[in-house]
Amino acid sequence: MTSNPLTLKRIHHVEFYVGNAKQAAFFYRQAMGFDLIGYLGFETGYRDIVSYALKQGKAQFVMTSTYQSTGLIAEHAKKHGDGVRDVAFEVEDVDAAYAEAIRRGAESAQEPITRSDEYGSIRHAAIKTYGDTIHSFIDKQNYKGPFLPGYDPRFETGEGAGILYVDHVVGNVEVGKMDHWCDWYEKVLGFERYITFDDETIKTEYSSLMSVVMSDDNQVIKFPINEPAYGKKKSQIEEYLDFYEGPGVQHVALATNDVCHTVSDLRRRGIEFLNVPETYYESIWEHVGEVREDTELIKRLGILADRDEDGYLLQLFTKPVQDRPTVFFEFIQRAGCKGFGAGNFKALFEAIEREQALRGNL
Ligand code: TYF
Ligand code: FE
Repeated sequence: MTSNPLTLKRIHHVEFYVGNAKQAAFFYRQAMGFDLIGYLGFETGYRDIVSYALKQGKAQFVMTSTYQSTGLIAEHAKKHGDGVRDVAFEVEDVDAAYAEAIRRGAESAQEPITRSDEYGSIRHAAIKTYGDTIHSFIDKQNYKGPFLPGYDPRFETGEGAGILYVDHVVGNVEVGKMDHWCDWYEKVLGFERYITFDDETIKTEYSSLMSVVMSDDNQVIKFPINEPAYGKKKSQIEEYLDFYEGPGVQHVALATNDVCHTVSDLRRRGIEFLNVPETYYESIWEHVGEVREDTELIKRLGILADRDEDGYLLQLFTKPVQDRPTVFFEFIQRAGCKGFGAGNFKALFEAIEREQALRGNL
């Protein structure tokens, strides 16, 4: 069995369907440091869709909205609120990837087509994954433009915050469906179960969840999948499912090689982060050991730390970035560690539960 049956190379972009793409793009530029690199809409000949392409390091986001009250984008925005529609892959061969995915049982979202403009052409196809989320396949080998065909090149700097690339993208699925979706990533994309967190690992006094990290052979593309597990109170995953009205992307983790810089810059710009209690820092260094960074600064910025046999990681999570308690971001700096911060799960989930309680959803 080949380990990369769909010839996946990397995550090309993450596309969000939102209620107001103009303001979303402004937020990602001003508050998260992404550069605006492309635009399509009325001015460029589109009558029903408007998209802003944003980039920081290798991470690319698209904010898409519609001028209409009907159609897929409007339906998606109405049902889910702002959220991730597409986690798009760059692949070697779109037609082969699509045919192989369908043969392996994937459902089609877009048959292979050619898209072109004055900068060249791409092949594009897409398959459905959990909820209303899709995975596009893109081959850009014959394309010279700054983003994708149809986008008018723009450049407005976001004064970067040190974000380098998308480290992982996490999905929340319904209770009892985690294994189904892990099997799907195994069967269709050729991924493997890389790390499993059972409901005993991920438990607070009140709630729990189960999580499996699915990964490609090279651990370049990592997709953890969570499902709620029953506890005394409502799991954060259930809260997400209630307000997203179904499965979808829970968080996008963005890598940085200086999380202290990234977090202090984003705090200054107004991004809100989850808060862990001061007591977290009383015992954390016994567990994590030596780190190169200034531990006083880490504590002042409220950053979390964890270690495994290969090294340590530093990470921090935002509060949800829209009114619905759904999508949020993680900023992660890896110093050798390939884990996901299991040592922080309890403190993190308690922090999430305090927010849930304030919303009346615990
Ligand atoms: O991606 C992860 O596994 C970590 C931890 O609801 C995590 O970022 C897992 C579940 C969750 C929030 C964070
Ligand atoms: Fe994560």
